Amino acid sequence: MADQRPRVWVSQPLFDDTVAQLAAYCDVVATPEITAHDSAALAAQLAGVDGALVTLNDRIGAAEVAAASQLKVIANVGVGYNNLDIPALSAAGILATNTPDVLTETTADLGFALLMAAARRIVESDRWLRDGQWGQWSFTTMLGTDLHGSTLGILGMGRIGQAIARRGHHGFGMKVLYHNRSPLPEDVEREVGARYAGFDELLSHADHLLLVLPYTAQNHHIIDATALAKMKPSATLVNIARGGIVDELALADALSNGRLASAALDVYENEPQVRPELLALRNIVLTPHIGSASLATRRAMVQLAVDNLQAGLGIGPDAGRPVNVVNADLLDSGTARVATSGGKTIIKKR
Ligand code: 8YV
Repeated sequence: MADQRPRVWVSQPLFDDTVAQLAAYCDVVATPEITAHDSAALAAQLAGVDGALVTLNDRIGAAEVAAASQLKVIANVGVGYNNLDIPALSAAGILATNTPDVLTETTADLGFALLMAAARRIVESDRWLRDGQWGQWSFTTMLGTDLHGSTLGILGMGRIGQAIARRGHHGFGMKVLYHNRSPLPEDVEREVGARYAGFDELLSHADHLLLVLPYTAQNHHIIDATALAKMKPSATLVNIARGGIVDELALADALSNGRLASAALDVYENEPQVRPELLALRNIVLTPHIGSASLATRRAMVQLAVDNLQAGLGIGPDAGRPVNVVNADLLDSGTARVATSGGKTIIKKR
C-alpha cells in the first residue's frame, strides 16, 4: 500500500474547497447529495477505503466496519461522537477523531441565544405578532423571566459549559452553578465564575438550566419526570447537547401543565423527527441542531476533520501532526492500523 494513493470516503457534501485538499493526496469518493446512509450503505462505502469523513448522521459500529479491512481512520466532523461505537472501532484497530475547540464559542453563543429566546419569549412573541394578535399594547403582554441577576445552572462543564459560564457570569451578572462528573480546579472555577453543585441542588436552584454534557448510556434521560419535578416551575431548560439526555414526553408534559415555564431544544432523540407533543407547544423554541452552524465554524470543523484524516493516514502537510484522537488507547496499545513512516507511527495522541 506504501506507494498507493489512499482512498477516502466523504459521507455528506461538505465545503468543496476544503474537501478538495484531500484530492491532492487521496482518491476521494464524494457523496454529491445529503444522504441518509443506512447500515448496509455505510458498510458498502467503508469497505475498500482507507479513511472516511463522517457526520453525526452516520452511525458506525462493528457491523459497518466488518468488511472494511483497509479502514484506518474515521474523522467525525463534530465534537460529539456518540454516532460512533468507539469500543467496536478500537477492537478493529480503527482510529476515530473529532473536532473539539473550534466550535466551542459558536455553540456557547447558540446556547445563550436559545436561553434568551425561551426566557424572554422571543419566538412566541414573533409568531403572535405575525398572527395579527397585537391589538393594543399592554403592560402584561409576553411577560418572561430575567437572565441578569438570576441563577444559571449548567449540567456538564467541559469546554462549552465553561464558555457558557463565562457569558453568564461576566456578561449577565448571573450566579452560575454547575454539575459535572468531577469539579473543576479552583482557579478555573474562579475564572469562569462558577460553583460546583450536587445534581439535585443544581436542579432546584437553577432559574435557567443548560444541558451541555456528552451523551452516554449512563445519562440517557437523566432529565426525566423526576428531575423536572425538582426544577422551579418558573425555570427555563435548554438542551444543546444530545436529544437522548431529555425524556421529551416528560418535558412536553411539564411544559403543558405549568410545571416548567419554558424550554429550548436544538437536539432531539430521533433527529430529524420532532415529537408532535413538542411541536404543539407555544412555550418551547425548537431549532434543527444548529449549535455549531456559523459559516466560519462549520468551515473550521471541516478543515480540522480533513487535517485529522490526513494526519491519521500519514499524508499531506498534516502528516505527523497531532490529531484529535478519541480512542487514544489504541495508539498506546500499538494495535492501530495507522500508516507508518520509516517504521515509525507518525501520528501522536492528544
Ligand atoms: C455538529 C455537534 O454540527 O459537534 C457536535 O457534536 O453536535 C454539531 O456541532 C454535528 O455533530 C455535525 O456532525
